[in-house]
Amino acid sequence: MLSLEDSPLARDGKILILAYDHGLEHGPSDFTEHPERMAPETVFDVATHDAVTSVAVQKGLAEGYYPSYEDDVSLLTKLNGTSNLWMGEPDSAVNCTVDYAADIGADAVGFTLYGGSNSEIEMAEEFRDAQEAARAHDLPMVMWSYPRGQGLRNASDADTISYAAREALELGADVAKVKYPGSREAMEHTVQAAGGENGAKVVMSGGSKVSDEAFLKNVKAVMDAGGAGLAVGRNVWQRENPTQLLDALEAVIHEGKSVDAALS
Ligand code: FBP
Repeated sequence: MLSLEDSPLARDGKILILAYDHGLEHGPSDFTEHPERMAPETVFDVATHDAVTSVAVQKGLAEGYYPSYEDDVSLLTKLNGTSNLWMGEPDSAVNCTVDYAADIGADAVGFTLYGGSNSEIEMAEEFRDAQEAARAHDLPMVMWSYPRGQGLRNASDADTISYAAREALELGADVAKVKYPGSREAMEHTVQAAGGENGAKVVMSGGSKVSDEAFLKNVKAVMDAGGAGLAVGRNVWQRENPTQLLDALEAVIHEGKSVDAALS
């Protein structure tokens, strides 16, 4: 397990990853409300906000756009990804090696694992190669640990989410990115399942856009439960004013403030 104390992925142990791999994972429909956000520069600009500790993108955006932003934000390069056009059992194609990610300036790498998918065995084997290469480069490994597929009865219940966090710890991820399990108590259990204080850090995955207050309440519950922060996409850059929400997230995540204080 890498210590994230001096890592560009975190600030004082707290993490706010701005995820922007949706153009691949979901397609251009995620930009319908704000078509201008289809242009990667607009979201890289958002990522320069002080609250953001890292921007997570696929290789193509890392190659094409990150060089103009490398002084302003750290880079997390995703190593695998799948389009929404894929209709098979959940799976994710490895499209970037750790060596290549390091060459193009990555400060951390990310890998999706679909526990419960019929592809889980192959994905875990691919993760092994990536994790060991990441160790050789001293790069933190973030697992998008998303149980889904035929083996799953309920992908979002608390037991499944804590299992996802545990799987990240057991397979050697430094950070487990999981869906919100529904309550602070369930998140506490998830943080314990990830190994607690000395284990994998747990960050909440943002999900579809909700109101400022509803979103911040979940983020606050994660922080109070011992989570390290957030990896968020749509709840930031699908907003009219992403900076306003990032100001509030800075207050909750980095300054430990209440939701009311963050909103005022
Ligand atoms: P959001 O905050 O927008 O949910 O982004 C987090 C993320 O993990 C992205 O990195 C990824 O593209 C997307 O969610 C995957 O979402 P889904 O659950 O639909 O596969």
